[in-house]
Amino acid sequence: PPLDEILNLHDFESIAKQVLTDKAWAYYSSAADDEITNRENHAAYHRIWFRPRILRDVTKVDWSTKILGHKSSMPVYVSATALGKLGHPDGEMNLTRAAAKHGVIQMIPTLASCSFDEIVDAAQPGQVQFFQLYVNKDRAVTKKLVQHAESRGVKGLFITVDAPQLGRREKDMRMKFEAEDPSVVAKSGSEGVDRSQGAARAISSFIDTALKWDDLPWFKSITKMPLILKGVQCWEDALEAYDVGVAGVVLSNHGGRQLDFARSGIEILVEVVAKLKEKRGLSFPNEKFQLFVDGGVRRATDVLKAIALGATAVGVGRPFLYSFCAYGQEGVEKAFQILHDEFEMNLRLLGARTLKDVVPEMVDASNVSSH
Ligand code: FMN
Repeated sequence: PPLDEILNLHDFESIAKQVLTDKAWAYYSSAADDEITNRENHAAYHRIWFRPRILRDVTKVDWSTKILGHKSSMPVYVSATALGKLGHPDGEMNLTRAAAKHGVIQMIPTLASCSFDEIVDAAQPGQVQFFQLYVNKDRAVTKKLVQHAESRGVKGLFITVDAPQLGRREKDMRMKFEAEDPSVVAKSGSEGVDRSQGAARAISSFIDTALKWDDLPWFKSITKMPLILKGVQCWEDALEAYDVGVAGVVLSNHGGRQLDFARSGIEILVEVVAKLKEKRGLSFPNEKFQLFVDGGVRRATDVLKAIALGATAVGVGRPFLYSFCAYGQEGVEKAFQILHDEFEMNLRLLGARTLKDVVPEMVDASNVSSH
């Protein structure tokens, strides 16, 4: 269908399913085991309801914000998703170019199908990009990647901590990853691997299973970029992250692709905010220690719930990936435009002029336990 018939982010998913090869659809859409967490990620938002305010002048509303100190047109960033060329020949560069037009920040994945430099080169001067790091067993490789990212102007290092091994994604495993298709496969560290168990397994064997808290000072010593841990899943680890002095955490279960029955990011957010207040007197959103959430975000209302509960911003994975499968860069631009329009409307209906007005009292999260 023509792009102007696309009304929401869900629409991109059904179109992607139609246009993608079986293999690409399996890799993008799959999640761990019985995919219960993947389903719960979105469903969890259905348990949170709004308490809108009335009779406030909402003629002008503004949903722009700052993420790690950088301007963002909305409280949403493009989360890292590997193997963009399975969906479109321009792969991740579709995201880069659309993000430039819309003032959105892109997180570049370690396992992109475009090279890191291609993605950075596709950016406009001044465009902000982050880098998602899978830590290689070979720390010299890791150090080189990180320092190269910093030298190319990347503004934040998101270390993925929920993937000491990749989850069991059975849809993907059924599609044996035979492709010696060099245009698609990620460049880093994927040589000589077992391709019989799906794309995910094939590309991930270099990941360091021994990564631990004690390694974080080393990361701080090799880069000045702010460090963010991606994949924190309980308040105890969020507290430890705060205490070791990282700039933030992403409360995430990796789009349901890792441990099945991991809780949704929004559920984790509620307990993290409560416990960090209790233990360290922190209030959120907090510039010094930023909380991000991802998984299952499909509507601006989902985002606004996370903002109300203390998140600085929210990551979106599959919908942006799906948006370029059929339409390339224009599809991603349309996805941003849809969110933009949803923010405008929903802020007005909430009685909030800016994100600062989106306070905890604007949601009823009593159906989400705080542990
Ligand atoms: N997260 C990473 O940290 N590194 C990756 O390489 C990575 N690749 C992904 C590939 C695909 C196809 C998908 C769907 C997710 C991937 N993720 C990866 C997880 C996303 O960054 C994000 O946590 C997740 O997609 C959010 O859930 P959503 O897809 O429901 O928005």
